[in-house]
Amino acid sequence: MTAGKVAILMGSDSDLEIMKEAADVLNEFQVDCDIQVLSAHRSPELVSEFASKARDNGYRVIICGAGGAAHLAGVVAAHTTLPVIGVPMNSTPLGGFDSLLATVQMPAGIPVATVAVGKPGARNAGILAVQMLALADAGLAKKLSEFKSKLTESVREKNKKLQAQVKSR
Ligand code: RP5
Repeated sequence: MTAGKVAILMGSDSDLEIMKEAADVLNEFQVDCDIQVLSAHRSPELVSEFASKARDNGYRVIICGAGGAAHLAGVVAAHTTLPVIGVPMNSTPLGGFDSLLATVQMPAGIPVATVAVGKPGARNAGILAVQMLALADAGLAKKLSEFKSKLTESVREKNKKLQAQVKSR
């Protein structure tokens, strides 16, 4: 496991299916993480307490997923100098457009690195957290290079299959 750990917070347990993607990536890279339900609206004191103490408690990056009036990432960012990554949920009546705007439209001074809506965003949040930790961890940086090479290889394979199908027509 790496030195810094990552917190994954979500506004409700109904966000778990999506936010699990972030945890899966961190586990793949053997980065220490924990996952918790904390709501900016329903448990504001718990959020401010967690965020204020996060650095002292060994966290290095905080990933926040929330839907609708998705203020969790912004409120966490207001209480910490750690990097905060926001994942807008798509499980809302407005299909996540509401979550996206609520997460991304932060006022100057309090950044939230907002990723794509839903599962791809949650996966990218995990990868981005690994990239942040890899700034000070050569082993992790090497794993990221290997990860990128595998992505390239998977595209080569897909293209090879496609060309074979096209030729056999
Ligand atoms: C947000 O409200 C949560 O992040 C969740 O995406 C959404 C709905 O929450 P539940 O009503 O399912 O608890 O705060």
